[in-house]
Amino acid sequence: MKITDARVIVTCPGRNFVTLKIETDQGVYGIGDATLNGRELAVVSYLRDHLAPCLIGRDPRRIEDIWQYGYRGAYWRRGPVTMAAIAAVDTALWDIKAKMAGMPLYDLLGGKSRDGVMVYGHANGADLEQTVDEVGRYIGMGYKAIRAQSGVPGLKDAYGVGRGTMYYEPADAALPTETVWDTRKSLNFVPKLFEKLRATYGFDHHLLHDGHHRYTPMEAANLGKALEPYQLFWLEDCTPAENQEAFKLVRQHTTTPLAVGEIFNTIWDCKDLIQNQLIDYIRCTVVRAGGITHLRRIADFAALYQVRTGSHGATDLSPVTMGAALHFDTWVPNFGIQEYMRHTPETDEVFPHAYSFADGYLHPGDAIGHGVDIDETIAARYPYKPAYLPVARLEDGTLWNW
Ligand code: KDG
Ligand code: MG
Repeated sequence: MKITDARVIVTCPGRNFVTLKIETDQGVYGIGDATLNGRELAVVSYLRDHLAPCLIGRDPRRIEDIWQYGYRGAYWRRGPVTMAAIAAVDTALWDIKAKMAGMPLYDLLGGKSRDGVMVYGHANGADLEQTVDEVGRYIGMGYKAIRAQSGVPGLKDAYGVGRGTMYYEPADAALPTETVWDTRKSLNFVPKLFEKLRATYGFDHHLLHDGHHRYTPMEAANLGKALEPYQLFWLEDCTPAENQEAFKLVRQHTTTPLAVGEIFNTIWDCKDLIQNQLIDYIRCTVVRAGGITHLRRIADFAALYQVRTGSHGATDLSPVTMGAALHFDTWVPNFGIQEYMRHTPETDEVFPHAYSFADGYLHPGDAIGHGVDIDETIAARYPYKPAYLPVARLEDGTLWNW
């Protein structure tokens, strides 16, 4: 069996997606997601100009060998661009293998460990009252777990608050929008939001919050401690994780569970955090962390330390990543939760998929492969449009972490 073609498809049904389609001499094809928000064309070139030509003629059944070829063979290892390209190839090859086996991908991985994948949705509002109402709306839709982000008094733009509610999309302009951030205002406000949420809805639902890398380690410790009475499922990215030691300080001060890893690309990025039990959930997902082959390695390593998975699932992860992640989540023994930010109807039309939501859970469906396809005719109606994530500055103009 041989790979005959590896094509990159770029489409923008409301937001940009980069998709790899690998075709074989046996008529079976596989689909992989290679989207890197705001840097899409770098991955397109990596795939089109460098990796795809090396795939032609290879045996698509040799997934591990092709993974190692992409990783070690480039000499230049790791990094978001390289790992997104490797992930796209890997996801497409697992799709092909599962189709050849006539199985849904979760069966090929080892079979179902659970009947449904618990997801968390995004409730966000311009202020406390609106956010509280939004959380109620998500509870009404059947969600068991909800991330709450709110506008902060005195700040024009806070992370996680969009113009729409169902389809919040942060990559909002052809050049990065500038937003202003002030940690003190946020620290004064966030505990009040969760106090109100627990007072209104009780403790039966899981609540989550994303700090989006904006606090220093001591501020993060302070926030984690202040949130303890409200029993969060997790506090995410409370401080930047390049220096993994920083989490020791946070960990010493709070029992609020911590989640990190949506911007990690390899097991090496997570190694110290997991090994030292400094986090509770690892946020790596298929497209960011080298596909199913590498994500599986990260999850197995995490299991040794009772760290559970909590894969990133914002709108910039295409339905292809969502589908593959759901098969992974259905199998992985140390599953924790899956993020689920819904895509627009236009996106869902470009990517027909077998997964579905019911009663707080996503189900991967029983289609063979990972169950997500791309309709190239519809995709061609939506050409690439430059779109960037915002940047954040402190009130004095200092560039900060968005
Ligand atoms: O592309 C960036 C988004 O994926 C990110 O800002 C979303 O932090 C995020 C989350 O937790 O979903
Ligand atoms: Mg996040």
